[in-house]
Amino acid sequence: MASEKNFSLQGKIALVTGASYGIGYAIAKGMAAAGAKIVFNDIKQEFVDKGLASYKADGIDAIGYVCDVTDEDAVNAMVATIEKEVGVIDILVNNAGIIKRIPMIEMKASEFRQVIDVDLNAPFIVSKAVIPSMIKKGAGKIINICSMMSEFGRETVSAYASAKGGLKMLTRNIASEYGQYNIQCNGIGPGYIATPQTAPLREPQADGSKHPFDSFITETKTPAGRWGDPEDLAGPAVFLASTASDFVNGQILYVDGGIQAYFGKQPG
Ligand code: NAP
Ligand code: GCO
Repeated sequence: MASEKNFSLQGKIALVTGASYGIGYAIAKGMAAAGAKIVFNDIKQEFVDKGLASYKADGIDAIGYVCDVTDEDAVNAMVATIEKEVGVIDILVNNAGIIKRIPMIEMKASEFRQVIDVDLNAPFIVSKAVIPSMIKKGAGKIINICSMMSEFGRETVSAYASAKGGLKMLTRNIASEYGQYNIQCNGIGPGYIATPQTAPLREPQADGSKHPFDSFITETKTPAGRWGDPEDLAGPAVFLASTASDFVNGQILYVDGGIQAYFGKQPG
């Protein structure tokens, strides 16, 4: 039976990529509350500093590193520094991500590649950097932040859906290849969450009315009838980071207010 202890992250070191704010920050905050030591990265020192200030204000003694997750040398150097200064990474959350909303036939190949680089190549790079020490330690948890677009397409997000679909399969492949070393790799598939990434989809119209996409999400697609809050993801992330999920491997846990189950609000 899962006891309180099983959901504890006491004594664990968690690296959450791109966690100065948004979903990564909320997941890191939840893991800290469960006892984890938080390390995070962002591309710019100014964002790392802003993140550190937020963590401090929330009573979390986090450590921040400047690192572009698409740069393999920089990632390897960051992981080596963390292992030297803090310790072996027990929990990796591949959270850093970007989106470009452009009709496919108008999207440049370089723009497509940029999204794939951050949202798919980077989780490969960072996972590859942390797995050897997890093998030596005899345990590890990797959580990839997938998406509704790991399952669905929609207009203008061809690169993002391709990356997040690939990330779902990378999750399953890491689970398959490294499960024998007591490493569990799972995904979290958030629904539509209110963060800077989705702010353009919630921007009120010039006349003060709701953005049509905002209404689409809250009135047609989401049974919960609301946007998710980043904090809605913290509990599922703590579960997947804890020993309570040691026999869960290769799964994508959708935290979407019911979107995946719902055909959509019927007319009339
Ligand atoms: P966000 O507000 O845009 O934050 C993304 C974070 O990733 C930022 O801290 C950003 O840093 C960082 N980042 C981007 N590129 C990076 C790079 N090359 N190296 C290091 N850090 C990088 O996004 P979010 O909404 O919190 O989303 C976080 C994750 O959840 C993403 O993977 C996203 O695809 C996924 N997701 C979001 C939603 C949603 O509805 N919001 C739903 C499903 C999945 P900078 O600020 O310095 O760029
Ligand atoms: C979009 C949104 C979504 C969310 C998320 C949904 O433009 O459709 O940005 O992609 O970010 O991925 O799960």
